[in-house]
Amino acid sequence: MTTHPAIVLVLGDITEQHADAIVNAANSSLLGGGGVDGAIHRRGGPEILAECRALRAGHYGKGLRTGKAVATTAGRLDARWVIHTVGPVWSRDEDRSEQLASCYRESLRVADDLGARTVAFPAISTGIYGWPLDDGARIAVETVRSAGTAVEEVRFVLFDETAYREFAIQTR
Ligand code: AR6
Repeated sequence: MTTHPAIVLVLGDITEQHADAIVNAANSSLLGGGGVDGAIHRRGGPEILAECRALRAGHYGKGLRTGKAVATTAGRLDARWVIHTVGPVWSRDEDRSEQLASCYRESLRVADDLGARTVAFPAISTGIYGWPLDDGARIAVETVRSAGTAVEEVRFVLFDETAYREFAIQTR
């Protein structure tokens, strides 16, 4: 059944969350990086990277495109899966909002395929990729609210007070 997921906000580190699936703000190489991506691989252990490498050796030879999502094991994280998605780099000249919305939609679609009921998201693209937090929060919340999904709980895990506040504005 598809209804609308409950939206929960948490201030904290996404790698400490228990959820069916934890979403990673990855890059198209799928081979790791800084920010959430670095933290997930560090804490989740080498199993995640091994599956990412296998994806690159198979269907994803050219990497994962911006706005798409793919799942791997969650390794040692307290979750069953990590869903890797690639956010757009923020641009002053080009509106890439649709690509950012697509990250949330596609991650939920993958979660549905897996049968995940609780999904933890970071604020995709709002770190190294430079997306303004207020707009990133708006797109995240609007997209999740309008997505048809069987996921019951979407938890936004915000790393600092500023991010938490922006998501709180969108959900009040
Ligand atoms: N838990 C929750 N949120 C976090 C954590 C954490 N442990 N660490 C950072 N954040 P970012 P992006 C917040 O940079 O902007 C990587 O190198 C952070 O404060 O992780 O999508 C990838 O490989 C920010 O609000 O992801 C890509 O190359 C948000 O998570 C690139 O960075 C996203 O910040 C992706 O950049």
